[in-house]
Amino acid sequence: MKIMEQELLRLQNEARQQLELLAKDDTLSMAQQQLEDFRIRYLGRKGLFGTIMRELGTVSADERPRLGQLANTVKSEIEKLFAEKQAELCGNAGEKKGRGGIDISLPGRYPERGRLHPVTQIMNEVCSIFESLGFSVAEGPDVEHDHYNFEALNIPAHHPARDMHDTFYVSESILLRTHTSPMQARIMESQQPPLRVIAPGKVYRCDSDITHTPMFHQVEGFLVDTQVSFADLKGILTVFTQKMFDKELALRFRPSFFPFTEPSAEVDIACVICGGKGCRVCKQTGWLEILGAGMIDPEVFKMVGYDPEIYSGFAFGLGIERIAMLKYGINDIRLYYENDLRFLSQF
Ligand code: 2NL
Repeated sequence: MKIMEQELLRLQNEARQQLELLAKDDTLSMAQQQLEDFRIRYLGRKGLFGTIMRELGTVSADERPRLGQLANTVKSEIEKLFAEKQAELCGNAGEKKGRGGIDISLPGRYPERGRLHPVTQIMNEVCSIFESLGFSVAEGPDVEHDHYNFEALNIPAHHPARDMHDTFYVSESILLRTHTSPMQARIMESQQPPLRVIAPGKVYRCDSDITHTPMFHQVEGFLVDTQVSFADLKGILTVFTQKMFDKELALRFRPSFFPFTEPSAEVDIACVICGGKGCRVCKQTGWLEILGAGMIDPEVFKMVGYDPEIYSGFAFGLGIERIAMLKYGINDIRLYYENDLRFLSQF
């Protein structure tokens, strides 16, 4: 089987010469194309080497081991020369990932596009609706004096409402605000009516379950002027809910109690999911509670130095997480703070 032996050695020489002809000054893509042509011609399944290997099946059994070994040596030699040439001409570009190299011909990975947290989005939306109604926006400290968080809002020491707030205390008289109205008390104390202001921000309560997180967001607002009535409150809240949910929604005021307002009401909107027929989200009631509100208590006015005989006003407070849950159909408040991009990127 001298012929096959000669044929193998001739193929090895030919391949070497072919590779030597490939010049360095070709462009990268030209070099890659030529290398690929070479690979198909010599090393590919239907290439010259493959043809010889198939002929190997026809040689006699006692010749086969020696010729098989020679064929393997020739093949490795051609592969080695090919790899060397590839590295010389293309550098890393020619190597595929997995053989240790980096395939720099792959398209790059784009940085993911960020967006605002759903809570921030709703917060911005609520603020801009109230700004369009003439309210200005005021932000205050998260760490507050007991005085502004409670005393100035008609919640004296030992008032039962203090228990409901599950307060985080920093010291005897310093705490994490349990609502954003301390800012409103600061404003009333330092400015004269007429005033319409909203205070957005983080608030803190020592409470955690499927509907409570220890930190959440509120927007509270108030309006003080002469001759402000409950009808003004109703008007403002009707416009707000219509803009927030993009449709005319029935409002329901249920009598309630807050230490800083009298009379007070919890305000419901017709269920945004079922339109009032009754469903799982509204627990078959047809209504969803969205905020608390009322006429500012004369005691609060006295505390900040306004004459309750001259001025009247209303105030309201709403939870941002809750609005976002209703608007987007989210059923677990904790999802907001797990930072799972699969959740956050939906908004
Ligand atoms: C609720 C209740 C409310 C306020 C918050 C307020 C009060 C004053 C001044 C400024 Cl005196 N803001 N906030 C008034 C009534 C109710 O919230 O359940 N919020 C989710």
